[in-house]
Amino acid sequence: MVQHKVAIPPYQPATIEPKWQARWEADRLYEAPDFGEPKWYYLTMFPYTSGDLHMGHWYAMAPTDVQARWRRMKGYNVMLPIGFDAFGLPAENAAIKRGVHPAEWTFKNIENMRRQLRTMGASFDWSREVITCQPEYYRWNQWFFLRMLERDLAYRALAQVNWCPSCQTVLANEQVTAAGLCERCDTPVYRRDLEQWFLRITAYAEELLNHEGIDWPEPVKTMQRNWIGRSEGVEVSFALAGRPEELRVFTTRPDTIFGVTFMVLAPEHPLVEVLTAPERRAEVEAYVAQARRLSEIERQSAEREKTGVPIGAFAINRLNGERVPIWIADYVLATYGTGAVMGVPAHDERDFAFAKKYGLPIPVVIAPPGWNGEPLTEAWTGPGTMVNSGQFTGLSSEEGWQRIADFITAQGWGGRKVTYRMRDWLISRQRYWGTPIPVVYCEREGIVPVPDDQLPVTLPERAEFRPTGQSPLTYTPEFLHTTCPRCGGPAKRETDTMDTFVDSSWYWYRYCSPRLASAPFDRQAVAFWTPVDQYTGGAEHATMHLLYARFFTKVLRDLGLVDHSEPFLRLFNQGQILSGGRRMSKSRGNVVTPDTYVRKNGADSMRVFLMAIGPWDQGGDWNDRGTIGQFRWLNRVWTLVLSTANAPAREDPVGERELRGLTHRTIKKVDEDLEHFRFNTMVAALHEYTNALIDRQEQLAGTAAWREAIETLVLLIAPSAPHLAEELWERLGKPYSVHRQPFPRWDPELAKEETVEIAVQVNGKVRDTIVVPANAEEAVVREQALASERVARHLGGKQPERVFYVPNRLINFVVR
Ligand code: ANZ
Repeated sequence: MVQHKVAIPPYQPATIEPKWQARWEADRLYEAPDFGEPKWYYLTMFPYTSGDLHMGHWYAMAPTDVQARWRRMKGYNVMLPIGFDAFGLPAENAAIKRGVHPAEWTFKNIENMRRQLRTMGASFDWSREVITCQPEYYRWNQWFFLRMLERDLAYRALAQVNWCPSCQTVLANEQVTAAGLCERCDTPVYRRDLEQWFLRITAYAEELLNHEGIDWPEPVKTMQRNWIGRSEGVEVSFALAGRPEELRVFTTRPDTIFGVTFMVLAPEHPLVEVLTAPERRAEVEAYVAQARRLSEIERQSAEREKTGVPIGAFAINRLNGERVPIWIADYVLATYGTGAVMGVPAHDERDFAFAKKYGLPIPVVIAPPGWNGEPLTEAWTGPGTMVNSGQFTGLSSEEGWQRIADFITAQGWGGRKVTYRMRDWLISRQRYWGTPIPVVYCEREGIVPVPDDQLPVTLPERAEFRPTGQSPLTYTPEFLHTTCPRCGGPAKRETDTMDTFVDSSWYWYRYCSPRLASAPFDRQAVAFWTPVDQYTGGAEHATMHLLYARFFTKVLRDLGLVDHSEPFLRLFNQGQILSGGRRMSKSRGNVVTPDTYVRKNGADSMRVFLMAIGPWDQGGDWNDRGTIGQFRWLNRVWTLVLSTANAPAREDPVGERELRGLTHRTIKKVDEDLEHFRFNTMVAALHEYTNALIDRQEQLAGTAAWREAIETLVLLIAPSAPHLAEELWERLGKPYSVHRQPFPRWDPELAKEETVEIAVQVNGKVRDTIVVPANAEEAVVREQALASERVARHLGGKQPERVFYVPNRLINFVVR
């Protein structure tokens, strides 16, 4: 019986969405003041200024916004800032290819991305926008660099870089093909030593291993630990036959030292030059040149055939006096440990392969369980009993490890040592579009830091972009030539710029006081807002960005600028949106652009679709029908609310009681799901609730419980479909804005699961009664009934032959 027909305007997201976006912005609805507890700082990884917002951005940002909106409704002072990661190579490549200035390219892209971000309806606080390529931002990169320089946390050193002799440029590892060729011109790339700037992240290696007190996904923590790669071992020196120098090696297995049959140096090891015998020189030099062509990744590959050449020199193992040949091999890296290895072929897989190939002896010194003296067919890397090991023979390898370490220490040959795989952070880039490194080179004074009051060192507008291997800044004389801040004489500026990961290593502090000109950030505002309560973004940033960010935070702490050690208390990695089961990529032609869909069905249905697709950390497959499905659901909500809002008043005590239970259970479910990022099940609950209301509208529209139900529905969808909710809220005659309303609270009494009392019979006779959830499944009821002692007594230990279950009434067990 529909009492009341009203003409309902159609749901038109294309009209209502821009209208509310403009209103919220004019009213500064989402600007967060630097006071007012409880506060909550949401950070979503700021986008690179590629020019287009893709589905991945939406998937990362929209659910974060949903939770931010929910938390505001829960009474929190929420900050959700946004900005742009605006320096980097693509801008420069655009300059080379198309002749546009990197700045022009970047700001045009920012403009488009701002527009796109606004269409998302996210509650970003735009007053805090940060753009990293602006001098007022990057001057603080320079300032931090100078502070690190003062503390020996920044330094300049020779480093090996990938060098393409044809393009005359340094290449990133990613620009070198698997075959060791330049990806642009197919010329063999070789490695070359260049003076580069480093940040001493290894000084914090131990602290970075510890993730205590932060709630981060386990895989990210594991990746960081593996990246840092802590190894406990011993550094020990070998004597050299007929020479005064020593050869130091790092080993994690001092217990195997009696099994050393050769030594291996990295081809770049400084002793190679000194020790190589004249008759070996030609072959050794050829091998060194060839090794330089390979990347470290190739050199470490387990599958690659081990190669090497002897250099015609010998080392003496001080523990047993044995003389062993010294080789060079590219599987030993110059930059790890001491760049030299003691070869123990019986107990190390790589050494085993190497010894087999070159016919070197393979004596066993750790007996595997049950070993009876036969030669090994592969390396035994496990523990065992020490044999052929002088005074240590007979010990377990674990005990031998410690005893030999003690012995080496006592003899003064070396000692225990912790080594990390992580290297210092090379930040020099021979590029234009980045932060100039603020030092000058003076003929008299050497390296001179630019004084603070001369910051920022700004990028010159003019630069020539040609691939010469030098930074384009080298060719801008008005930038290059300067005077020494110390002696006033002529000096040259550093022309390399900083890795753009420096920009993203502290941007969340800048959001706290983005316009401050006198310091990187306002200490009080930072003390109020940080650490970030919730960070969201892709798991691909597990090592670089997230390690650098933690490193910077610890440095800022040691500078006395912040009072915490960890930047991000919680981290959530969203999954990936695929298209046809594969990553979206331009080359595959399967990229789905959000703009088209927003125009068609609105941002609200896109937001809801992305949440409904699956658990947020697992991502899912894009499909057109899915968005239409969500659009239809929002249409049903629209029609339901507007067609029943003004139904004539009436009462229905029984129906209303049941409806209120449903409403409050839904509030509870949605509230809890939102808190735990369970967006997909939240959307499912809202669908279910909508359907239940549609089923009951004829019966209950016009009752007080109905009014409560539709207002609740609008409030519950407000975080997810913010535009639709605002429009409905207004049309319900409620005061602006729905986003300033408290989130509905559920009454625990009403939200209780409905229960019924049912009879439990054995062979048709009632033996007990139990209380079970209404409409419970048979299995649930059966289990509960069988747990009753009285029922058990009457079953007499027998399995029921048959079970009859009448929902909400009785369950009957038949036994013989
Ligand atoms: C002798 C030995 C015997 C080793 C044995 C292992 C097993 P992690 O655990 O990764 O720290 N090594 C040392 N420096 C190296 C370098 N620059 N390039 C390549 N390999 C190097 O690995 C430490 C082990 O890797 C060291 O312990 C050394 O080999 C090798 F039965 O020393 B070991």
